[in-house]
Order: sequence, then C-alpha cells, then structure tokens
Amino acid sequence: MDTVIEPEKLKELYYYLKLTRDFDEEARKLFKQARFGGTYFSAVGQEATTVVPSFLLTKEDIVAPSHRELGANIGKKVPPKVIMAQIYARKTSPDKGKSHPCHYGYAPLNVITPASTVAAQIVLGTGAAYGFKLLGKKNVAVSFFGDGATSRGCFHEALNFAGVHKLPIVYICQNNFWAESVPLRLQTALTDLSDRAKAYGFPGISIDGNDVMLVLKTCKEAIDKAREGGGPTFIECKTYRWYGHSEIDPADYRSPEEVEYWKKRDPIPAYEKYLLDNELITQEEIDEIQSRIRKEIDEAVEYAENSPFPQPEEALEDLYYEGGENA
Ligand SMILES: Cc1ncc(C[n+]2csc(CCOP(=O)(O)OP(=O)(O)O)c2C)c(N)n1
Repeated sequence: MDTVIEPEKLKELYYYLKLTRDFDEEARKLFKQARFGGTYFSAVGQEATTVVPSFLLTKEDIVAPSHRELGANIGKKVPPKVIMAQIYARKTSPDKGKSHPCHYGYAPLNVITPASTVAAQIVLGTGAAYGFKLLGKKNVAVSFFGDGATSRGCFHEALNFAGVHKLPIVYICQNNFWAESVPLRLQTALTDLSDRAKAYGFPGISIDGNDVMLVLKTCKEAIDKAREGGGPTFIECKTYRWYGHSEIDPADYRSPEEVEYWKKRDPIPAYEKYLLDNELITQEEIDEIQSRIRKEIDEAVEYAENSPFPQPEEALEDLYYEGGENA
C-alpha cells in the first residue's frame, strides 16, 4: 500500500495520538481533583494538528508551540513525566516550576517554551528558522498557533519576514473557531485563514484538521519543501477544542449542537478505523498500545506528585543565561 510514511511509522503515530488524548483527559481529571494549581488548557479534539507535524520532524528541528500544544510536545517525543512535572509546577520540570502549567518547552529536543503573549512564539519560531538559514543548516522550524493569534500584529510581521527571506518554516494554524470566547467571525472577515499567506508571497493551504492522513500528507510536503530551501508554507487546519478555553471556562458561549458536530468528527477513532481497515494495525496491537499508555501516564503522575516544589528564593535563579561561548 502506498502511504506517505512507512506503515510501521503510521502505527507509531497512532501511539502518539492516543497518548496525547489519554494524557490530556487525565490532566483534566487531575485538575478537577485539585491535584495541581493554576488551570489547564485541554486540546482534546485537536490532536491531529499538533502531533502529526511534530512527529515528522528530526530532533534538531525546532518547534515553537503555544499554550494548547500538548500534542506538539508528545509528537516531538518529550517524555510524559517531563510534561506532567511542568503541569504540576514541580522543580523537576524543564523550567523548574516557574512558568505557567501549559507552557511546555524542552530544550534537549528543541521545543521552545511558549510565551504567555498570544502569537509571540510565531516570532520566536521565525527567528529560529532565520538562524537555520544563516548557519546553512538543513533544518526546519514549525510554529503552532490558534486562529486568534492571526489577528495580532507580530503574526503579520513574522510571516512577512519569513516570506522575504524564504525561511525554512511551516506555520500551523489550528483554527478551532474560537479565541477564548471570541468567535472567528468577530476576528476576521476571511473564511479561509490561509488566504493571509498570499500577502506574504508564499503558499497557504486550508485543510480538514481532523483528518490525520490529510494532515500528514500536507505537513510532510510542506516540511520537505522547507528543508530543501523552498521557503515557508502556511497550513490552516480547521479543527475544534471539545472543552472550554481552559478548565475554568464552562464555554457556554458555544451551542451544544456545534460541540456535538465536532465530536462526531473525532480524528482518533477515524484514524484507528483507517489503520484497521487497511490492515496496518491489529486489534491486539491497539490493546497493547493502550495498556502501555496507561502505565506511562500512571508513572508520569507518580513522578510529578513525588517531585518537590521549588523554593521561593529559586525564583531569582536562571533569569539570565550565564554559560556558553558568548557569555
Ligand atoms: C496579547 C494577549 N492577549 C490576550 C491574552 C489572553 N489569552 C490567552 S490565550 C487567548 C486566546 C487565543 O486564541 P487562539 O490564538 O485562537 O488560540 P486557542 O486558545 O484557541 O488555542 C487569549 C485571549 C494573551 N495571553 N495575550
């Protein structure tokens, strides 16, 4: 069978998608039990658009995620226990418990820690791509953001710069039709956000972000092209978050019909069916993946809950980079 990536890899992708879904539902449950503070930004429903692009990258490629990109971290193979320690704000997390719970970043795998300011990570991802170009490296940056982020000035400045310099970057817009409680129609008069790319001189594509195989094909082509010096691509993935903006938001600004419509378009069972129908996975393998995921999530929770909190005086540590050849 002709697939965009090897059949074995399709199976591996299923594992990362399912891990993201189950981890996310677990984190929601833990928040409701007050096992960690702050809030939690669920991305249940949006897994295809985050896991797939990251999964296609090498370790050296850079990911610039936003606050809803659990899947981008899992797809880049950040260990679940590292992410759980971040959610729990423990000392063992990459930022030693200093940042927001869902600002997951991980330097060893080139995942940039998101900034709180919406759209700021688009600038960072673009800067990373510029760095790759200046250094003559064959690497790619992938920047993730929501529909709301495309209404901010720095989004436009970054894409303009990327177009001028033909940077090796893929912009993944997760259009879930809501920026917190603001509907898309009050943010823009556009129907397809990918039209924005025209203004910057590079291709924009709008796709069904819940179709795993379509996301895979579109992202693979864009990433390969960027790696070969073909410049940026903007991919608008139309998708949906099932729950509120964060776990403290009941999201009663949305109609039950709208939520139901999208729940019926759940990307994961559809992908599972595709794999089963095409004999790319067996039910036994699915069951085995499921029990492996359960064990990994339990271990991640145990790790986070047994990790210490940072001490107040540690808040002043690591504010400036003190090592390296330019120190
Ligand atoms: C400049 C700025 N304005 C407002 C906020 C508060 N805020 C955080 S996330 C968010 C919504 C972002 O919407 P979108 O970009 O569509 O991403 P989504 O949450 O839908 O994934 C807002 C308004 C912020 N962090 N930064």
